[in-house]
Amino acid sequence: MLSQGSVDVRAGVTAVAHPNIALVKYWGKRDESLALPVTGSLSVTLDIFATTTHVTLAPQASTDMITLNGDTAGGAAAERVQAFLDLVRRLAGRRERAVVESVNQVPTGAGLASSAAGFAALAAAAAAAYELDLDGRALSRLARRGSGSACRSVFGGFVQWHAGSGDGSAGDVSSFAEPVPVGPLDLVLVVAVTDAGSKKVPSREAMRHTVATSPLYRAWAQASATDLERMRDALARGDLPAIGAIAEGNALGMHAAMLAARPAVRYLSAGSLAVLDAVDALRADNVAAYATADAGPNVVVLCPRADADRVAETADAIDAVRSVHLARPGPGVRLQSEHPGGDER
Ligand code: 2P0
Repeated sequence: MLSQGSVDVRAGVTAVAHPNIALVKYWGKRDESLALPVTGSLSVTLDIFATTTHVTLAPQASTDMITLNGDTAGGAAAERVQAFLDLVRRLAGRRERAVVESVNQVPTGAGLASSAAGFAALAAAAAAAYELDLDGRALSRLARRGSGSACRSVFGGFVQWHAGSGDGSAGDVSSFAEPVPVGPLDLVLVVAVTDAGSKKVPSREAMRHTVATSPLYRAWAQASATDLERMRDALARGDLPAIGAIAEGNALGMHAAMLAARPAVRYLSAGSLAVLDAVDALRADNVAAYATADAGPNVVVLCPRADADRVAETADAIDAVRSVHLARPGPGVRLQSEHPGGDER
């Protein structure tokens, strides 16, 4: 899957990755520079909102050139990509600069611009362009350095990110993602995009603040370890009500820890709460619908495929919901022979 095979790296390399939604969340690092998490997490990679990233080496260039959705990137976004390319170059023992062109299919302004798909695609494309020969585990460790959650988008389906143990290189080597076994499961994820409300605090900053100031953070992290074990068991059984209940409890616990930070970090909006109310009402009506939410006001509802249309219609009828998207478990990152624009180069 990740082999460079017939890809001619001189013409550049294209990789495609999808975002993932955590069922047991990652929130908090024990080591910032290596992106080592406090807790293990477990996610499902989606089959929508792909990011396609093309990396071409530019031996004559003196700086990296980065475009996101056709626009030249600057500021913090560009610096983060450059720092990641510097890491890849160090690992590969190379010096050439690169041209990075990245396009994502997330609807503009939907507040779903996930760094997970972005850094998973960049890690795969840059590793191939600089001729680093990485297996899936090593690629997940590399993607982790770009954005923690990106390590999970390296793989498709259900994926666990191991917290690993220790700091420094012991922590780095032991903190990787891998697929987890699942029983028969016909899961749909209904993504309810709500009005964005107040400006979002970047998750990196918000998790640092939660770990440092929230008296509930340790309790959530401890509960997460149990949630992870229970989630693995529920997935192995294909037990959707158990999967949903654990996921919802873990997500709301994460938001509770954020709300208890001083000052509070509040991502859930009135619109998010309206979706949570609707999910409660569906459950009271015997629909196995369960909610989760990340560092923003959008809510993702887990449900069986047979109920997906009803869940989507219910979400769509809520005033604050701007758009609804249906997703299924999707593929891991892969290299592609074409350039994102479709032209042959
Ligand atoms: C998750 N989130 O598990 C959690 C739940 C958001 C809420 O991973 O600092 O963008 O780049 O490692 O990966 C968002 O955090 O943070 C995230 P960095 P990242 O999906």
